[in-house]
Order: sequence, then structure tokens, then C-alpha cells
Amino acid sequence: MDGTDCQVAIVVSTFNEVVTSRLLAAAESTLTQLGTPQNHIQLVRVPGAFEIPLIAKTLAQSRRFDAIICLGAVIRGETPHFDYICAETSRGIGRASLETGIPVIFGVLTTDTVDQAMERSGPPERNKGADAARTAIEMALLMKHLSKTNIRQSGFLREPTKS
Ligand code: INI
Repeated sequence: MDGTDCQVAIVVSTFNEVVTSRLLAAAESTLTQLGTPQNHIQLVRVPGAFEIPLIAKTLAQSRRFDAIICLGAVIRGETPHFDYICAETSRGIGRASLETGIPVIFGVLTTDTVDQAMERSGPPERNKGADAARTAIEMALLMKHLSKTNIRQSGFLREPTKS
């Protein structure tokens, strides 16, 4: 995958920053490894995961980005609102993508404990921020490809079988 020509925005929440800073570092270094230059990466910080969808949608609507990466950490031990925050964040991120046609990637950890969140924000091979960055570039390239090719000839669609 070559992310050289991709414009990417990262929305990261500052709640549980000890975890989200690790997701962010892994996402940024993965983008760099995939060739995306620093000046093609726009970083926006929001207070909590609940605030991610609005900003992600606003960035997607600007049409300036090929993909938006959403990073956050919701930890059950710390809130009775866990289920509400997770549900709204995931639904909102999904809607932002479908309503704008821009890939908006779900890189939000939802864990029972801080230890689990630390485990999933560790080295690049076990880091959800790194996964989200790879997915963002893969989806950005896929969307670019689909917009350039005749969709029927691209191999993504199979002709219906005649009965
Ligand atoms: N936000 C998070 O991103 N993670 C959490 O674990 C969390 N907890 O525990 O409450 C959290 N709460 C804040 C929430 O996302 C909003 O910022 C807040 O409710 C204001 O809308």
C-alpha cells in the first residue's frame, strides 16, 4: 500500500490520554511508513469519544480528506455511561462515513479495564491505532480506485448469474 497521495485527518480524544496518545503515536508512525507525508496529516483533538463523530463528519464534509481516522478509549471500569458512549460513538462514526462517502475509520478501544486498553495500544502489531491507519490508507486507495474505474470492469462487482 502506498499512502503518498492520501490526505488524512486524525480525530483523537483526550479522555484516557495515557492510552489515546499511544494510539495516536502508532497511527502517525504507520502512516509515515506507508508514505503519507506529515503535511498531509491533519490532527484534531476532542474532549471525549462521544465528541468524535461530529468532528469526524465535519472533516469528511470538507472534502479535503481521503480518510478520517477516529481514535479514542472508552473504559468500562470508569463509567456507568460506558454502553451509551460506545453505542453513540460507533453509530456516529459509521453514519459519518455513510452520509459523506468518505472512509471514517473506527479506531476506538472499548475495554473493561485500563490493562486491556494498554494491551491493545502496545507495539504496532498489537495497536488499534496502527490497524486504523492501515485501514484508512487501504480504504482511501480503494475509493480512489473505484472513482477512477468503471465499476463493472474493476472486478469488484460480479455479474449476476443467469438462471
Ligand atoms: N470518554 C471517553 O473517551 N472515554 C471514557 O472512558 C469516558 N468515560 O469513562 O466517561 C468518556 N467520557 C466522556 C464522554 O466521551 C464525553 O466527553 C462527555 O460525556 C461529554 O459529552
